[in-house]
Parts: sequence; C-alpha cells; structure tokens
Amino acid sequence: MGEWLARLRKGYGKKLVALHAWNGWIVVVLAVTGLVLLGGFWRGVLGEGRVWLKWLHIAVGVASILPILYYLVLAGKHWKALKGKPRQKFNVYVVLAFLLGWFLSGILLWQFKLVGPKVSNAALAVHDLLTWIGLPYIIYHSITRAKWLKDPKRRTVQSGKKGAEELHPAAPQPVYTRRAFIRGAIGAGLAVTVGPSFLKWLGQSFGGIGGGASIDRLLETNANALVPEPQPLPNSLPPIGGGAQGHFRVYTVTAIPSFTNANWSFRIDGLVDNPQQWDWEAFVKLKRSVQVSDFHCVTGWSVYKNTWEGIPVKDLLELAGVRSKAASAIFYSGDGVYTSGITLEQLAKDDAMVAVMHDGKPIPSDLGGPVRLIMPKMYAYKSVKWLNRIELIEGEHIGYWEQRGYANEAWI
Ligand SMILES: Nc1nc2c(c(=O)[nH]1)N[C@H]1C(S)=C(S)[C@@H](COP(=O)(O)O)O[C@H]1N2
Ligand SMILES: [Mo]
Repeated sequence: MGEWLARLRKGYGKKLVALHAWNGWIVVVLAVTGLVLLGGFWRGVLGEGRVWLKWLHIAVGVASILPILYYLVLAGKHWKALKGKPRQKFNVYVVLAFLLGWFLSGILLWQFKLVGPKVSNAALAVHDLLTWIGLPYIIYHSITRAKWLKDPKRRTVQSGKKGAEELHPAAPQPVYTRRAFIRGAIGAGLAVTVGPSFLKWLGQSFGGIGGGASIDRLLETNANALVPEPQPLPNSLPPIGGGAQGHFRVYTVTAIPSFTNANWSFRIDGLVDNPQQWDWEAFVKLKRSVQVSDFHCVTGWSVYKNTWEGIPVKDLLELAGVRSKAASAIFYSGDGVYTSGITLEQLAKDDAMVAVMHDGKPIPSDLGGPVRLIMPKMYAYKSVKWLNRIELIEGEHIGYWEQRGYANEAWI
C-alpha cells in the first residue's frame, strides 16, 4: 500500500514537472509572438508573416487551456504538497489568474466579429494589462527560480528521482543572502526596463481618454510642412462630436512619410472622363463637410466619436466623372506601398470621406496626414493613410492587408 502510494506520488511529481515545462514553453511562444504582433516596428518588417504569426498566437493561445485544465485535475495533490507554503500557493493563484485572464480575453479578441467592437476593445485592454504585469512577473519567477539560483529547500515540485535535499545539502547562509541580492537586482532590472513602456501604455490607454493630449503631442512632432493650414469649419472646432474618445495606435508598414507643398499632390485617374490633379493650395480650397464617426481596427481597438472634416469621396468622383465601365477604386498611399480597393457600390455611402482634419486640427503625419481615407462602416485597414491617389478600375483590387489575409469586404 505504501509502495503504491509512493509510486503514485512519484508519477504525479513527474507529471507536474512536465506540465510546468509545457506551460513554460507555451508562455514563451505566446509572449514572443504577442510582443511582435503588438510592436508597430514589426508590422512593416513582417508583412504577410504577421498574419501567420497571428494565427500561431491564436492557435497556441487556445491550446494553452489544456495544461491549465490538466493542472486543475492534479491541483488537489499539489495543494497538499504546498501545505504551509503560503508564498508558493499565492504564486500558483497569481499564475493561474494570469493564464485564465489571457485565455478568456484572447478568446474574445479572436472572436472580435462575434462580440463587437466594445467588448473586443475591453478585451484588448485587459489582454495588454495582463501582459504588462504578468509577463515581468513570470520572467522574474522563471529567472529567480532557475536551478542555479534555486534554494533546494524551497522546491515545491520534486523531480521524482531523489529528494532534492539529498542531492544538494542546504546552502549555507551567505549564499542565500547573495541569492536574495541577485533576485532583488533582477526585479529592479525588470522594473527599470519594462516600467517605462508600461507607464506609457497606461497613459495612452486610460489617461488619454478624450484623446486630445496625445494627438496634440503628435501634432508637435508633425513631419509634414504644408501651407496654408486648413481652416476648420464651425462644426469642426469645437468638434461637434465633443472630442474623440480613445487612442489611435500608430500603424504603418513603411517609415512615416513626410510631405511639403513641393512633393505633395492628389490625383484621380483611371476610368474617369476628367482626370484631376491638385496641389496642396488647390486641395485645401475644395468644399469640405464634417462627420462624426467611430474608428475600428480589426485587431480590437477603437476610437469613438471622431469629428472628421474632409471631402466626401462621392463629390471627388463626381468631379472626375466616373465612366460606366468602372467598378471600383484603388486608394493609394503616398508611402508608395500601401493600397486598398473599395467598390463603387460601397463608396456610394455618404460617409466615405477624404479627411483633412480631425477634431478641428490638421491630421498629424503619424496618423496619415495631411490626408487620409475614412470609411466609418468598414474596418480601418480601408482607411488608407497619406492618401494621394484614387484610380478607377474595372475589376476589383486586392490591397496590402487584403493580399495578406484580411477580407476585401470589410464591413463591421
Ligand atoms: N498607408 C497606410 N495606411 C494604413 C495602414 C498602414 O499601415 N499604412 N494601416 C491601416 C490599419 S490596419 C489601421 S487600423 C489604421 C490605423 O490608423 P492609425 O495609424 O492612424 O491609428 O490605418 C490603416 N491605414
Ligand atoms: Mo487595423
């Protein structure tokens, strides 16, 4: 009977060790893929690879529930082993809470179309927050508990071979003090390296509600130098939407381009009777209108109640005289790389707009200024930044992200 129990416990120890290792690797894969997906820098570098990476992140994320469930099966025994070790118990609670939080918010993000922008937006905030707190915690945990630092007496999972104490007699005091020092140093190092990005994220996500402050900051570093500045209509300043709520994440697949009066122009060509071309001075004189609309990125964040001022796409197409053969339009970015295609039928909506101002101010270069497309009822990958050309064509155009897996029809 005693022998049988011992064998069972031995098996359970091995299982826990294996489970811990599996879980560790899953966290590593999710952390690396997640951080790469988050980083604006990698968007441009990866191109199509980003879509694959996203699916890998989702697949591994969904699978991450398996070791958690398996652990819950073994948890009763583990809990007994942790008797009288409140810190270890606390650690298990914390790690489980993070894993479950990541899993649940991740499922909502994965199913963003089903749950709608409000829920997926909240899920993204939770997913990010857990990452900023949980990842340093787990990194700290794995570094400080790596074998060379480990106090054998504190092991909570026995490998099943021999008791750890037998292999390594308890370390003498001075070594333990050094260990504590190294742990402290690692903790401080993590706080210094991760802390600033965390605070920045915190400020952007929660401090910037109203969005005003950070867009003002982007305007201060605006790389564009176009004169004259567009003058806002009365509906635009103060913005009739009351000011945007939320925060834009600056996305680009190239370096941020910059424009001056000398190198900026806007044209409409292709299947039109009267091809058009404007320089900046002429373009700011075109009649603009104002709309309030929400802005939704397909990755789960939104900015609500933007007051956009610009020229309705309909008016521009009318000026150019679209030929009956034309079926859709290609929108080109001045970055020379990004495009998106939209059918004329979809463009017939009154709210399709070539925007020149946001909340009564010029659009900063980081956010696609001087001119970007706004398609409020579609996901924002249709909202081409640094827009400088509309070409009318017969068939359909598959744009930059659409070639890389995003649906060409982007209705929300
Ligand atoms: N030229 C260009 N336009 C672009 C993109 C881009 O990478 N390059 N990203 C698109 C995507 S996916 C989104 S969500 C929005 C983001 O707009 P923002 O950078 O102003 O937040 O721009 C869209 N337009
Ligand atoms: Mo997006």
